[in-house]
Amino acid sequence: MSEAPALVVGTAGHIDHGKSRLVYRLTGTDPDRLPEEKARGMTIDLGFAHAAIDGCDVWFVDVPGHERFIRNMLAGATGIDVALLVVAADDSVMPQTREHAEVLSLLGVERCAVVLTKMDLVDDEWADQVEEEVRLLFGGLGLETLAFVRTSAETGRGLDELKSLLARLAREQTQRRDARPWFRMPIDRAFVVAGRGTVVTGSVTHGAVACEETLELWPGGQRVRVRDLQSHHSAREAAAGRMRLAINLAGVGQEEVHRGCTLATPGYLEPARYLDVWVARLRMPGKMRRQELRLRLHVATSEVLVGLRLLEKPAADVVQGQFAQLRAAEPIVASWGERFILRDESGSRTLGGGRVLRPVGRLWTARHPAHVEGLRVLLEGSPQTRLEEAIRAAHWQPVDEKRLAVLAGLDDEKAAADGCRRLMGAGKIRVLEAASVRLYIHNSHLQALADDLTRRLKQYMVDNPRQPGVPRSQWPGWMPGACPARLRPALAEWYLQSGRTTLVHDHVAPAGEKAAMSADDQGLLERVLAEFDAGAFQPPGLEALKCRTPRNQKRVRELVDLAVVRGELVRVADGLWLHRRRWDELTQRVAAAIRARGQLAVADIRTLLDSSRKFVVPIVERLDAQEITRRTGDFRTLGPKAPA
Ligand SMILES: Nc1nc2c(ncn2[C@@H]2O[C@H](COP(=O)(O)OP(=O)(O)OP(=O)(O)O)[C@@H](O)[C@H]2O)c(=O)[nH]1
Ligand SMILES: [Mg+2]
Repeated sequence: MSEAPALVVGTAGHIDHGKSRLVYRLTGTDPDRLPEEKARGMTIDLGFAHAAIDGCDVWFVDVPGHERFIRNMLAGATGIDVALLVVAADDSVMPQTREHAEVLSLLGVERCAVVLTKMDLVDDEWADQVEEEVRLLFGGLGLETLAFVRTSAETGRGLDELKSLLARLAREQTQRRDARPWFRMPIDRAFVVAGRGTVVTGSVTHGAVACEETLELWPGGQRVRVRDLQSHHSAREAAAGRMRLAINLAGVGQEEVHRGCTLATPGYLEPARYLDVWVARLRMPGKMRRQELRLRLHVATSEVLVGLRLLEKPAADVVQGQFAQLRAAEPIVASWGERFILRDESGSRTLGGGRVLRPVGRLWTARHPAHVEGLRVLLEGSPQTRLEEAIRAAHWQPVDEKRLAVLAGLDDEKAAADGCRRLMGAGKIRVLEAASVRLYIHNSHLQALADDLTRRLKQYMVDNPRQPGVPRSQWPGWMPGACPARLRPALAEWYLQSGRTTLVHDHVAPAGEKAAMSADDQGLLERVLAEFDAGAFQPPGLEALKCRTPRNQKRVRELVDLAVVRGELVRVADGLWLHRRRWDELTQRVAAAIRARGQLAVADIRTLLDSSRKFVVPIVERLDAQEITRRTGDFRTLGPKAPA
């Protein structure tokens, strides 16, 4: 589908300076749609209009100039490509001219044209003065103007010039287009149309959408279906890129959707209460008594009360560039890099604004303070280092590629997956996988974990000198509780493969360290083994060991268990062990006798071993269990695992 060049243009400026009249003259549509607006001759809420100008689709978002309706102005201004700052030539720069211009600069609206209206009331010399005042204002805010256009809604002066400027900007816009392919549209209006149900409108931030598609409605996140789409009153099957769009939604009641909600392709956005941000500029709303400032946050079309905590106590009345955390009264969705505006708690003054660095943060506390290097990377780093930082910050929390894209400011899940592959190649991160869970984990966390495990393992060896290590079956239980349970076996395996451990008789032990058994233990073990060897097929029980004394009985028990793990003793049954050499001899003898005679009764085996029933019955059961023999009635024949 080849689309015409498109542009979303927003008005800005002081009350009564002629914004709505200008939109009307450019489009033929009166953006003041409410009866109250028509009666009072002023704009209260956002108004919308469209014009096809020189083959380009140009949408207008008309905002109110009255200071009481700034919140409506903000909901409109976040979604625009180009701003027309309207200044009445007979009135020049006024308070909301300043406030709106500051908002545009904080929102990062780089392309801004200044339209002088009511030129029929003043002469050009006067207008020169007005332009000078605007230049001064822009200079102070770091804003640049694309053009000054002198107009009159009465005489029509300047309107053609303005139109050709907008058409040119629309053509340029195609190159500046937001490349993110997933759909996002902050909602600025929601209403019910008889027979069609809930309809929402907004300026599309980026991406494509089609009829019948499923979207997520945030901050709740419920799934809704796109029943149909409309753009400037004509139905369409699909829509892509920047435009004004009306979406008829199935699966949602009007009471569930309002200005401030956001529609998005499923899987990308995630609501959060804590956001780490860069405050570009903030005027203190008074003396800072508590550490947290109570403010009103405007992000996209949403507005929410927040507590703002600055990383450092401000030295002056104006903060210029500082890291901070926003603690929102209710969950909000945002993307990395997204601009926001801060106003005072009662919503009467614009105080500043900034950019989102961590759309899903975690509460700064004494135990988990702000991670300043990470914030610096998110502010100044490359997309690749931002991705690495997002993975580092997620720690053991699995975050998939879609969410990583939003956290790191990458286009989409594919870009995030490519980035992850490069980070893996560079040895910065690792992936752990198990059925339906995947975790990208930063190597710094793995190194810290490995150091901790090694330290604990060494301590374990000290505390348990007669054990060969931690039984392998218990090893995953040593993994951190914060790691998802399903991934712990994979993590445990990673550590085993990392060269820091050796497996000793299926026990995990620190690598390069021989089980450091004391000479005393070693001597006792040798005596224990000698007694079992001498006992042949009538071995001693623990109590019968001659080397056992009341003082060493616990050690003897541990050494017997260790000998079993190391294969020096074979545990036949509870309380019955045979020396390994004797067990091998036994299996050889029994197998040879069965081969010679075809089958043996238990009594035959007793004679063969010169032992007693007390030992032979458990021995034969063990032979059966190991499939060295096979029981048929009262006889034993050769089992599949019999020695050759
Ligand atoms: N003489 C003259 N009057 C104009 C011109 N443009 C607008 N006006 C008048 O100025 C008044 C305010 O115009 P609006 O377009 O409603 O002003 P606005 O900026 O939209 O005002 P708010 O929406 O309330 O902020 C109206 O009476 C218009 O007719 C113009 O170019 N020349
Ligand atoms: Mg108006």
